[in-house]
Amino acid sequence: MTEQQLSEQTEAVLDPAAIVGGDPRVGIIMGSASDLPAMEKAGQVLKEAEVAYEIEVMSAHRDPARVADYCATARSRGLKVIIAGAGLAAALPGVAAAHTDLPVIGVPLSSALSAGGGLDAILSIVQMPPGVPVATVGLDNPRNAAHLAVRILGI
Ligand code: RP5
Repeated sequence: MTEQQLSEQTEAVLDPAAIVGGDPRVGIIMGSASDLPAMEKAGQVLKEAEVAYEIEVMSAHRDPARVADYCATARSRGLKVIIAGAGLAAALPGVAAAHTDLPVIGVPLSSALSAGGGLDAILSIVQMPPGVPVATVGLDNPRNAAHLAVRILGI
């Protein structure tokens, strides 16, 4: 995918239509626009399950204040679950869990710069300290994050 195609796709997903299906119950966040093609698949599963969601790019490293605000206000805005996808030093799911007591589902993602084929992101997401949980699904498997979110919602 070219940079322009990615930019167009990002705008298509992240304009006001970033809220899909009514009042969002699930927030899908990711560390980079380059994660969108993968993370959109979580949205597809939620859409099929008729679960309203919102989707947004925010980096724990590049835009930490946005991540903190988004997660700290998530419950009061009606969200029930946060799905967070990231690659490399994948801090986003853990940082999200640090700022909310909602369930956070982490999706480790691989990329061209991944070490160990994505093991870097897996370990970054799964190795959380006690008391700050992140439920981690398999590498490049955002669909399972959405299926788990649906189960958490009890639908
Ligand atoms: C992570 O670094 C992102 O989640 C992405 O998976 C990876 C590469 O990001 P970009 O260089 O494409 O922005 O932060």
